[in-house]
Amino acid sequence: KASRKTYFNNPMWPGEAHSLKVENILFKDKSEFQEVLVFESSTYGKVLVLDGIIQLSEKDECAYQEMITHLPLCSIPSPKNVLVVGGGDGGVLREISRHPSVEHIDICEIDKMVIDVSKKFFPELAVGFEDPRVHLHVGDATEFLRHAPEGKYDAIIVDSSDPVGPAQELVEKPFFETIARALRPGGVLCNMAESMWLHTHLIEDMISVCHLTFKGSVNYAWASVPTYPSGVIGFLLCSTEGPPVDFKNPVNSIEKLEGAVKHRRELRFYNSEMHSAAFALPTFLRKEVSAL
Ligand code: AAT
Repeated sequence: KASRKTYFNNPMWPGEAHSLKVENILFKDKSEFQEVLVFESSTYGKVLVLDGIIQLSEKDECAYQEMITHLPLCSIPSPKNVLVVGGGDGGVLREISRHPSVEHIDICEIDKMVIDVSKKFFPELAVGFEDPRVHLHVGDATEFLRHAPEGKYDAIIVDSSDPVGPAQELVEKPFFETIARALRPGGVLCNMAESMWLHTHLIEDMISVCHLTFKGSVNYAWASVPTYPSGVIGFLLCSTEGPPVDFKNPVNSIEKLEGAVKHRRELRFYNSEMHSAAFALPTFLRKEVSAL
């Protein structure tokens, strides 16, 4: 009974739980920040879990990493400087590396254990670290952004965990203000923005904070990721004041880039049609978002 109580007790989704059959526990340890677990599942390949929450599975990571990366990078012409917040598994770096215009990639991940574990168990993701444009900073992203040069980045991708534990501050106004400052005029943010089924209020709060902070535009997009709670995940796409960004119609289409550069792995989820479709919102969410 006690274990069932814990099972349904996660504050991010009380009263529900999602199960995957575990074949084998491959790694389990406590870092300075969180409990890190890797297991082999029966049907989704290897799975990375932090503090009891699934961060990725080999089968569906393509949907999350491709969308969180190409939604922002395909929305602006020739992105050059990019910052990744979190993302210590390297999957977002792997996706950024498809963009030949990118010259410099900073990544700020708080937990070195996530990086080491990914290099050992998820080489298909950790390969992202091998790109020579990548500069790794191990530390708290709130601190990193406080010291980031003004206007440095064309795009910032916040691939962070849920706002319990080390990612708590990453949904608060001061954090968004440092992001807006670190972006060039007309630069873009793509922020992991939870599930529209489970976190409507959190999403509304994030959207209103972003409306105050980003003077360009604020948009919500979403994608299906079966191993995330409720099976969907959202993305908040914002731009700073400057050259306007039409997020729904990508100017820097991936199909053109794919024709020009050969990547070691084919895209599995993202394409320009998925990009535009991701901004179509169900009526209940459209009402909430447009009321803000
Ligand atoms: N690409 C896999 C998806 C993730 S990983 C999120 C990463 O953010 C973790 O490696 C975590 O250590 C890191 N992180 C958390 N807080 C901070 C911080 N303050 N500074 C830098 N990095 C941080 C996200 C999955 C989303 C799951 C949705 N339910």
